[in-house]
Amino acid sequence: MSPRYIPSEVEPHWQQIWAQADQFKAVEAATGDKRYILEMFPYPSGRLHMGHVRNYTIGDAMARYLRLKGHNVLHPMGWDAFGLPAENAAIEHKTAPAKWTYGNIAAMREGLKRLGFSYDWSRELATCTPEYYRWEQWLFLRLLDKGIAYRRKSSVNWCEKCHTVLANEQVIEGTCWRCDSEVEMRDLEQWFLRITDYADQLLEGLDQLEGWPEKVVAMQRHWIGKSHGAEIVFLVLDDAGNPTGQELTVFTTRPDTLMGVTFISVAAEHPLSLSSSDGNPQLAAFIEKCRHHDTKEATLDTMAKEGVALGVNVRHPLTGEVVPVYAANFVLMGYGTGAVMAVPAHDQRDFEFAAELGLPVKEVISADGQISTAPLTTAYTEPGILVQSGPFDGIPSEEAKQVVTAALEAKGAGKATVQFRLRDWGVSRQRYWGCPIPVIHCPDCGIVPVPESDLPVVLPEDVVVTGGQSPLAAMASFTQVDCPKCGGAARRETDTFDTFFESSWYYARYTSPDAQAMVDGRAFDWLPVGHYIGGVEHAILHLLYARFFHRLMRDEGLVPGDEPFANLLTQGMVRKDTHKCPEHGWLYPEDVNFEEGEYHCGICAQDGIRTTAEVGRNEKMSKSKKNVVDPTELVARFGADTARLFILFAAPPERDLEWSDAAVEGAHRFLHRLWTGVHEAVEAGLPPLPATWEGLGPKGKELRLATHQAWQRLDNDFARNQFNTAIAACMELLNALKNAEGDEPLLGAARREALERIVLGLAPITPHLGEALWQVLGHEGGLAAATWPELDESALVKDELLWIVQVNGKLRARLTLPAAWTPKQVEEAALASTEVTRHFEGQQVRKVIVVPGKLVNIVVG
Ligand code: ANZ
Ligand code: ZN
Repeated sequence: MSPRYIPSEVEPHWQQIWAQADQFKAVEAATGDKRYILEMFPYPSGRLHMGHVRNYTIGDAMARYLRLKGHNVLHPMGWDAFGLPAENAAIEHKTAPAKWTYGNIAAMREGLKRLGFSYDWSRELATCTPEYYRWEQWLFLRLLDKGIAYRRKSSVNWCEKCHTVLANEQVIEGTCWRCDSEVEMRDLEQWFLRITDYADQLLEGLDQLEGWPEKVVAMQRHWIGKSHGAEIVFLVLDDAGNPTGQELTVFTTRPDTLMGVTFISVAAEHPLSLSSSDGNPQLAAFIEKCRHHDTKEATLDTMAKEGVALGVNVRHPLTGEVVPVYAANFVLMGYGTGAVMAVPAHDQRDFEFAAELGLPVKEVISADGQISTAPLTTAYTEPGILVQSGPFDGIPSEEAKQVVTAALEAKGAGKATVQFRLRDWGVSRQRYWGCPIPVIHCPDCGIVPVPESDLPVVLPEDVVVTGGQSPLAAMASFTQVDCPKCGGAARRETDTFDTFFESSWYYARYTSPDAQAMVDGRAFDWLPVGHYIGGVEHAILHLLYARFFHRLMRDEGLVPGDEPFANLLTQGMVRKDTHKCPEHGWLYPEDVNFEEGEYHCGICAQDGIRTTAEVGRNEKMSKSKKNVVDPTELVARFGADTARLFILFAAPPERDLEWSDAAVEGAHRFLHRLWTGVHEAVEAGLPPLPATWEGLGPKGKELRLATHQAWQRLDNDFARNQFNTAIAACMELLNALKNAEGDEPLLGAARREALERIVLGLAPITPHLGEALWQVLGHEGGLAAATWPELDESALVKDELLWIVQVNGKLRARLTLPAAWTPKQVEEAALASTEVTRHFEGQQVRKVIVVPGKLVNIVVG
């Protein structure tokens, strides 16, 4: 009798052995070509969710596969530990954010260990520890020195009642999340990093990223947003129509439309708008209103276009026409020059604005070079031929961009320029739970960097968070310092870094976790990361900031190359259907009963009431919709290997994964079958692998063919991260074993070979079961001592081939013939077979065509 498969016994046993042997420790000196596999580290919210399990299972399968192939693999894990949720939890549970965070880390670390992930835990890091964040303080000082870090005024969300700055997430429909009072925009001095200095590099670097999904590259390209265009100068006129000497410069990507300008739009907070608001109450009110506006780009295109005339005119640089200026709600102060030459005929936003305010529309580009007879009903934004454009009539619009710009340059009224959508990165946050920004404000010396020898500036952890002003600002022990320059009384900066700061360089720190520097020479051993795996929600900010930081560190000589991540895999979402009770709202899966073809509310059922539960959409697992499966419970019930197998089998990693309880059970049954199959085979006696397969019988040949076909597929699938088809290959091979019973010579050895390859092939995915069965199969030293076996090409060579025989194009017979036969021999065999010849008795063979390995066509008549 073989022992039963009990994952709750098998899995902890092997986890303990791995831990004792330090099995997954990456060693720089070790032989074997180095590979770095990294998954995006989690925020320590306290619980693992299925998205984590999927992310980390994908990475673990890669790491374990590469180790089996003989590579020296670095596979680390850590915690993205600063951030707002800790402050919120601190208010709610009246505990310090640090305590809450460290408690969560401990709980989640256990959860990860229980899943059997092969991390080098000796490199674990938490970004909220001074040992970690001191190095980003150090880098910041270098950047300050170089002028890459700088300070300027910028607007933030401000709640007057709580007297605090709010993060965007804390502004709910324009009001404060805590007190519901209206949120306003305030200008505060903030720290920025000049990422725009790197805009061209970051853009060009995208071309090297062949191992990244095209979608992500395209999103980054759009985010950086390089636009070629022109700056054009319009002279401001006084009431009498004479130039005041003031200039209004616009940025346009369409200088070809210059002759179609009918007005100018500026941002409400543009200096010309502000200076025009005296004695213009309507404009003053509009400016005030825009202050409260959300100016995210996505909303700018769709929002209703509003504006107010400044009562100021400018002069068209080429025609000399007088053009009115408006303040408009869709013009951003932070892009270009904050002023736009409006061409309603060819820009949809201008078109809508003109329609709203009754302003003229002048067509200057048309598809065929003819002026349209009917008025435009929408902006014409395609290329075309210039019309109503005086000297430029008839020029194709693409060419006209240069021609018009040249005409402006000749008059000194404009020049060709490049604009980026990318803005400098605002890195200061008026929040407590983050890395302190290492500067001091001195009343006499101004801003003074904290001397390097005084780093780290340690964040006090023993605090009470109330949700109002940052507790740091109220801590004299933190804020009161002597100025490092003049020794006078000064005040420490209380802003902290954006938490994207920490996640921008952790991948590098893992290479040298104990370095007394940001990183040391080991960074050159391991970087770039070979495969980086995580959610597509990080396609822009996190990945762009990490690419930026890599270049900043490169410029300090700390890391090799330009790019941090050679290959990127963005995993799909884990989805599950949703259920709703009219009484209890969204239901957890365990509160849904399925009876008589219908879903019912389990909470109602406890009161003896039968309520039909409505089946909602199949959606990303989320606590708000309650369509979640708790990984801890899943592992407790089926074991980690089943969870891992299901997750990788249910979908290719990039695709969304549809949760299915039935498929989880199916995965579990398969592992049972494999367990029992291996045990029974060993009990029945499995001979060792032979030195030669000479003398193998037909069943054995068939099995070895199946084994090596599966191995070829599987190796290929692992290399492409298509774990689902790799698993399918193992499942099929286990089935093929059913046809390999009997006592042919060497058949037992062929069975051993098949079973060993199934166990090893699945080992990266189901490592605990893999270890256990590898041992049952008689191997010492565990999987650490195992090597990935070679493909035996000779097993793939077939002894016989199946030929299709056609007569005049019609299928007449199938013949199995020795694979070694020449086309001539095959032709003779076909013509000698009565099965074939009976179809053309009495007729003459005119021609025989042999398609190698496949088909014989006999033409008769
Ligand atoms: C005239 C024009 C005519 C424009 C036309 C477009 C089409 P991208 O491609 O994103 O760089 N623009 C310039 N500054 C702006 C600001 N601060 N806020 C809002 N819009 C602004 O877009 C550049 C175009 O966006 C510019 O070209 C300008 O409108 C507008 F048929 O100028 B265009
Ligand atoms: Zn000073």
